[in-house]
Amino acid sequence: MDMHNAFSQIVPPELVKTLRTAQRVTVLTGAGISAESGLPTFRDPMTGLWEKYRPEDLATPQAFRRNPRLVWEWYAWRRELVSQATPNAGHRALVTIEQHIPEFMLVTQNVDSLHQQAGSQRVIELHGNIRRTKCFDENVVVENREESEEVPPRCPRCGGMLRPDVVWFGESLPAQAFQTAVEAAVHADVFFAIGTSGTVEPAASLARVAQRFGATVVILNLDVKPLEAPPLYHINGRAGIVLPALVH
Ligand code: BV8
Repeated sequence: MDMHNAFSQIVPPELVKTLRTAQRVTVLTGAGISAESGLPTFRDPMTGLWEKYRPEDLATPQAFRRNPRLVWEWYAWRRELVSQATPNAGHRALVTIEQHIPEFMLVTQNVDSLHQQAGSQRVIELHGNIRRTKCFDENVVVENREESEEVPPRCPRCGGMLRPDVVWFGESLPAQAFQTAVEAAVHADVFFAIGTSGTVEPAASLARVAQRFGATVVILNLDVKPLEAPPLYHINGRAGIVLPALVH
């Protein structure tokens, strides 16, 4: 089978045609796009020490107040994993798509900076970034002081505890970021939801918004039943395989 034919086995030709003429493309990504970079997703069992904890029980302000050391160390463990990860072919394919689409917006739930490292320019981080820290009391970004022997480290300004600059469950998303993401969903010709279980709101609502405003919606995941019913597509496959086939 020639490569073109092979790719058309992965991506419906009708969708490739739609993408070729699209002016506005919005992409929502979740932990699944970073899985092939070796980062654990949220709802696969976390390896090692954290198997007994659910992220929803750790990624909350209440958990941090209850046990700041445990939460800080969970994020330090994840920050270490993130620091060793590099972008994969799925991240890089999105950079190529961005270069060919007049109005492109990448909205991510991920906090790992892999899209930016791959070269994506227009990235909205809905849930913050694990590499940044902020003061728990003042809610302002403070540079990380990992070397401090105190766990969690203290804010140099007010002495409060430092925390990762991510959005925890029960916390509001950055208003400007979410507003921009909603506008990008409303105006999209094509909306991709890639590697996300669609369980976390309000990020998960973006695909429904795009659909309501007439976009072609593409759900790319490992656990979807393939569907080719334009303007809705469900593609079952790894982001690191399917996305490069799209830009082939
Ligand atoms: C809020 C922190 C207002 C950083 C995260 C309705 C409206 C508003 C709120 C809610 C609502 N209903 C419920 C809520 C509350 C809550 C919520 O959604 N709870 C869920 C659990 C039901 N939402 C909130 O609290 C949000 N806040 O709305 O503010 C407010 C204010 C006060 C009071 C009430 C409301 C805040 C949500 C943000 C939470 N923080 N992260 C961090 O530690 O990372 S969310 C966390 O989950 C991560 O950011 C993660 O990215 C995100 C979503 O998960 P996914 O990315 O989808 O990852 P998951 O593992 O689930 O799925 C991966 C998928 O990839 C799988 O489907 C798998 O099959 C697939 N996959 C795997 N490998 C591959 C692949 N696909 C392709 N290729 C592969 N190779």
